Amino acid sequence: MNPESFLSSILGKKVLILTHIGADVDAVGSAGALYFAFHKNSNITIGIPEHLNLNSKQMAEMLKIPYEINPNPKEFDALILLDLNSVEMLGSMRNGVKKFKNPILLIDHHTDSGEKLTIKELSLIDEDAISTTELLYKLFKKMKLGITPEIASCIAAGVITDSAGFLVADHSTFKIMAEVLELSGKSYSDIVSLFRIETDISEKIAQLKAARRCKIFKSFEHLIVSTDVGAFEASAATSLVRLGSDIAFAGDSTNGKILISGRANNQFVKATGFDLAKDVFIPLGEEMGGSGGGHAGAAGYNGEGEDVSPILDKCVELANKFLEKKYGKSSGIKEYT
Ligand SMILES: [Mn+2]
Repeated sequence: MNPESFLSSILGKKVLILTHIGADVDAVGSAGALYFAFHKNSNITIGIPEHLNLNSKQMAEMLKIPYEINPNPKEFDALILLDLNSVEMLGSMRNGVKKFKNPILLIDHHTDSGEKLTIKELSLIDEDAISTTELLYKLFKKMKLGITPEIASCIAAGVITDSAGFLVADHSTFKIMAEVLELSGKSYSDIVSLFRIETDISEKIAQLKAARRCKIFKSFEHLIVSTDVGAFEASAATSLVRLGSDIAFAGDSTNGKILISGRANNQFVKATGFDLAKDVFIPLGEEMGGSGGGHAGAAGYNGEGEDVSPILDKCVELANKFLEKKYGKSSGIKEYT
């Protein structure tokens, strides 16, 4: 069996398409693309563990992508996992998936977690793919499936968001984008408006507070920044990279739960080979408990504790350690106060 024969075999079956907790536009876009491609001949349900983000929620409404929160995998003949590669990313649905006995197809582009969620023949993993929707587009083309305007819109949305608006893109990304945009019958701004939400004033305040409170470190010629925010960690970290940091960590501790988001500048990642997941959050999880993962330039950590600041310091330490190893000498890391 391979991914193509798996998808040919789901005809008439009850299939669950499952994506990750806090499903983003690429997750919901890839689930939607598969749904629109197969729902006429199979009984397809899109499942999302716990919740989806606001952008993908808006897109699901606008493109009429149906989904269920926390469906029971037991009731399905086959399972397709999209845009995830670790059981942690399934949140409260992890046990239901672990117990699933029927075939599982996995399509993903995250940094390999080392976990085996299905057999090798049914794992379509490409860390170099910009988005999971890109992988689906290539697969659909290979299978000569018709790409409807709805499918094309889903694919385009995933490419736009996971490339951070083409910041992480090469010529092939633009080629795919040109093709799916034409097939969608929409303009670029039509696609963006499917998921664009005006930044809420509370999020803007969180970004500004993150900047006011941040600790600034210089390691070699690179800037590493960490900050403690009450909410919007990912958005805070992204805004600190926009302001000029090479690596930014934004964390919060609420009710004993610690959440840290990391973002790294794309040119910095390319030039140094730095990987937030591999070099910071996965080792952090091993050392402090909790779990971390994601991509080279965008990743996160979930753990337990009342005080986030020593964990943020640890993130900075691990990032600095990577640079010292890379340059083969002490960085003389300095904090700017
Ligand atoms: Mn993705």
